[in-house]
Amino acid sequence: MSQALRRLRGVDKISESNIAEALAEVRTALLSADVHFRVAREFCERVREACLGQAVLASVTPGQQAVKIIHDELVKLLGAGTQELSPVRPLCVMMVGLHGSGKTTSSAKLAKFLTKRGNYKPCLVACDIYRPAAIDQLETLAGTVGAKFYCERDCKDVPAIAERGLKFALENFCDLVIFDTAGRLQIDEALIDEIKRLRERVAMQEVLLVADAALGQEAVNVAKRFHEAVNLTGLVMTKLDGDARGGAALSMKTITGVPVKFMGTGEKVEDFDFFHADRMAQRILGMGDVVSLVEKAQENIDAAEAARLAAKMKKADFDLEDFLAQLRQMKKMGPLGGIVKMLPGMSGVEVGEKEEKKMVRTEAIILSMTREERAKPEILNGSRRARIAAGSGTKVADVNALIKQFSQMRQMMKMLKGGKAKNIMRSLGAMRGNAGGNPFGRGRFF
Ligand SMILES: Nc1nc2c(ncn2[C@@H]2O[C@H](COP(=O)(O)OP(=O)(O)OP(=O)(O)O)[C@@H](O)[C@H]2O)c(=O)[nH]1
Ligand SMILES: [Mg+2]
Repeated sequence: MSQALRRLRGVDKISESNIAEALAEVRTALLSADVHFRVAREFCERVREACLGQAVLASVTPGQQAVKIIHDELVKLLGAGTQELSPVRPLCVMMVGLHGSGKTTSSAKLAKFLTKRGNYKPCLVACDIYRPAAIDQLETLAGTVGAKFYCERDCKDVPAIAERGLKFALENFCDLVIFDTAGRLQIDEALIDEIKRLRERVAMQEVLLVADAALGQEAVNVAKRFHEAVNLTGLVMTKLDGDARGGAALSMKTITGVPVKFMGTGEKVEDFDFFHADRMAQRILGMGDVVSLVEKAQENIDAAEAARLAAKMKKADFDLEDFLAQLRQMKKMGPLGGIVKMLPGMSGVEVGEKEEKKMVRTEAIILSMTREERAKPEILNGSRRARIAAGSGTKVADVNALIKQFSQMRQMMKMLKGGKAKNIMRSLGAMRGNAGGNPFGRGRFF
């Protein structure tokens, strides 16, 4: 994606020719996120139409604007259709899907989730009769989430079990009945036939296809087959806590038109939520939300002040006072972690409390200096440093470290001015105190 957008840098109007290459890259990005090739192609076509002829806004680059358009198109596609379940009570929900996709876990999660939100009284019905362990698993989960439970351990007639399960639920005043069905490694006719008969026998308001986010290119066939057979009303994407980029969500949604209603985000019964199209879009794109970063930055940073600091940096007479101003501007933008996450390629970088604390400490140290000291750090002798440490509640070693880092930074600016690239690289390494990797990891200023 970053590469795609680099191509759009410097153009002032998005046109047929300059978008073609960028879109080819977008397509590659989608494919590598496991989006089905046909879906990726259709999606790019939509984006092309949305982009063409749009004049580039003055405040953002064409690349950033394109990201926003792509992002918005994705959200539109993923979020289309209602997430709401049928309001009918009693509400019957059938869970279907491939083997191991998370049907049983999601049945319990859904019971818990809806009970909390909709004040339902849930009952779980075991319709996976092929492994005794499957029944035990659902029974345990029902206990965990406080749902009624129905099973028949020696009956092999699934539709009949479901029908009696519904009767049991109603007799127990339950108004949410979730039927957990069996999965298969591949979709086979017997499985499809069984859930078809089940659906005919018990009137289901909701039929949810549970799909692992890591499902790759075959997601399209799986969704199509299940939808043709049992007329799905929603999708549940599971294991979104894993590494998968989740292109399956886009593929399935596009092919069937069935809305994604829920997402599973962990192994615990409370790791379940309504589907968030915007979060999913960002995940599929694999980059932070550049545009909202731009917006946030524009809201909070005083452009004139930033220009003044940049000019000082160039002239290499940047002092600790300026450094303090810069720190404060960063603080205004909100928690550091949130900002760093929005930068492309930095979504995996953790900036936690530790780094935030360091930033506060750095600020305290500078605030404990006199104006003269801030302008001329070289006058900071031993007794001045001890006074500053005491004043800021830090140790002399912290003050020393800050001053050392600062003078290295200044050194680097001087070299920048002189254009000695090699020396600059060396100083950069020294200043960061770590060779490559996470630039925030062991940085000393924050
Ligand atoms: N990390 C993570 N694990 C999940 C999630 N949902 C389900 N799992 C795990 O995936 C495995 C399979 O889940 P099940 O609920 O048993 O899947 P199933 O579709 O009922 O499987 P079969 O009944 O064998 O077809 C279990 O180890 C679950 O804990 C999720 O959202 N995140
Ligand atoms: Mg199961």
